[in-house]
Amino acid sequence: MLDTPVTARRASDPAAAVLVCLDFGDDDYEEAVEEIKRLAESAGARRNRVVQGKRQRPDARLYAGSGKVEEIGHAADQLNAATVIFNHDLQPGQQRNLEKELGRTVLDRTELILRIFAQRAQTHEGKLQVELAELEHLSTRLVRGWTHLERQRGGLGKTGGPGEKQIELDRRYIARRIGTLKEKLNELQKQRTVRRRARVRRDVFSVSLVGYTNAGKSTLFNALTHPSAGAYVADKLFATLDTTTRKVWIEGAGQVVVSDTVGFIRDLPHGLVAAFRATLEETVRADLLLHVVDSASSTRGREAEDVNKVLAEIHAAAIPQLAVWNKVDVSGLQPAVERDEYGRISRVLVSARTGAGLAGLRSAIAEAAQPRMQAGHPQNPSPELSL
Ligand SMILES: Nc1nc2c(ncn2[C@@H]2O[C@H](COP(=O)(O)OP(=O)(O)OP(=O)(O)O)[C@@H](O)[C@H]2O)c(=O)[nH]1
Ligand SMILES: [Mg+2]
Repeated sequence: MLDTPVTARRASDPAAAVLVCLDFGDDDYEEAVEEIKRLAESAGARRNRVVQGKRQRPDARLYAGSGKVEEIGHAADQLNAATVIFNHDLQPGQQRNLEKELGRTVLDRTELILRIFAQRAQTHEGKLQVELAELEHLSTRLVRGWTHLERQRGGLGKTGGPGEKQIELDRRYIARRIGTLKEKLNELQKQRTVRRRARVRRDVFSVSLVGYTNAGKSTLFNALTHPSAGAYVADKLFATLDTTTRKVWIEGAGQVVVSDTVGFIRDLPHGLVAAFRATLEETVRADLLLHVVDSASSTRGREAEDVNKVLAEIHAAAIPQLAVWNKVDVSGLQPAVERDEYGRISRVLVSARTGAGLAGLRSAIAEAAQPRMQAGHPQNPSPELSL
C-alpha cells in the first residue's frame, strides 16, 4: 500500500495512482511505460492510469509542461488518486512545485522503488539497508522548503520549530542515524564474512542466482534446491529482497551452496545499490553466477545488459557466468544445454515452473565445478540433500 499523508487535500484512494512517463526520444519508451506500471502495481497501486507525453527536455519548474500537469491533475481527480508517480528522477524543487500544483503526493522513480523495498524488507539487515537508502535519498532533498516536505510526508524527529532551525536539526538527526545504520551494517557484514570464511575452508562450491527482477530466480532456486526451500515467489517486481541460501547435493559437483538474491532493474537507485552493496558483494562472491533471463521478455537483451552493469559496479564482472534462459514454457524455446565453438557451455534453457531442462542445468553446474573437484576436493555425498 502506498502510504498517503493525511494532509492530502481530499479523501483519496491510496491504491490509486497516476503514472507519468514522458518520451524524450528513447527507443525503449514503450517498455518503460510497461515497467512503471508493473512497479506501481508491485507497490500496491492497483488502480492506475498512465499519462504520456513527448518532450525535448524536462521543464525546469515542473518537469512536465504546464498543460501536461493539468492533464495529470484531471486524471488524478477522475481516479481519485492519492499519488502521482513520475517514472523519472525529479529535482527536489520540481517535486515540491508539483505537489503544490497537484495537491497530492508526488513520488519519483527512486522513491517508488524505495517504497517497494521498504514493503518487502523482512530481515533485520534488509530493513537497515532500506532505511539507510531512504535517509540518504532524503538527505539530498533537505533544502529550503523542507518544512513543506515535513508536513506532507511526516517528519522524522519530533523536534518542532519550523524553518532553518528545523532543517538543521533534521540534518543532524539524519546524519547521526546514517552513521549508526552504517555501523550496524558493518557489524553484520563482519559476522557474515566469518561465516563465509568457514564455508570457503570447507571448500564448498557456491552458486548465486542473479538476474533482472521477475526473471524467475526464486522459482528456479526452489526447483533446484528443494520444493520446500521456501523462497518467496510472486509475480511482482522485487519479490525477493533478502538473500536465501541453501545447501544441495548435485551429482558430479558434490555439496553446492546456492543463493537466491534481490532482482536488478534498470536505473536501480544509486543509494539502494550502495546500501545493498555489502550483501550483494557477499552473495555474488560465488564460484559461479547463474544469470537468469526471462526468455519470454521482449526486452531480455536490455535486461541482461542492465544486470551486467550492476554486476560490474559491485566488482562481480569477473565471476564465471552461466546464462540460464528461463520460462521456455512461455517463450516456446526448447530446453537445452548449448555450447560454443570451443565446447564450453554458453547457455542453458529451462523452465523453472515445469522442471524442463533442470537435469541439464544440474549437469552444467557440475561441469562448472569440475576444475575445483579435480584440484583435489572430492565431496562426500550426503543422502538427505540428494536431488
Ligand atoms: N511460465 C513460467 N513462469 C515462471 C517460470 N519461472 C518463474 N515464473 C513466474 O515468474 C514470476 C516471477 O518469479 P520469481 O521466481 O518470483 O522471480 P524472481 O526473479 O525471483 O523475482 P524477484 O525476486 O522479484 O527479483 C512468478 O509469477 C513465477 O511463477 C517459468 O519457468 N515459467
Ligand atoms: Mg525472487
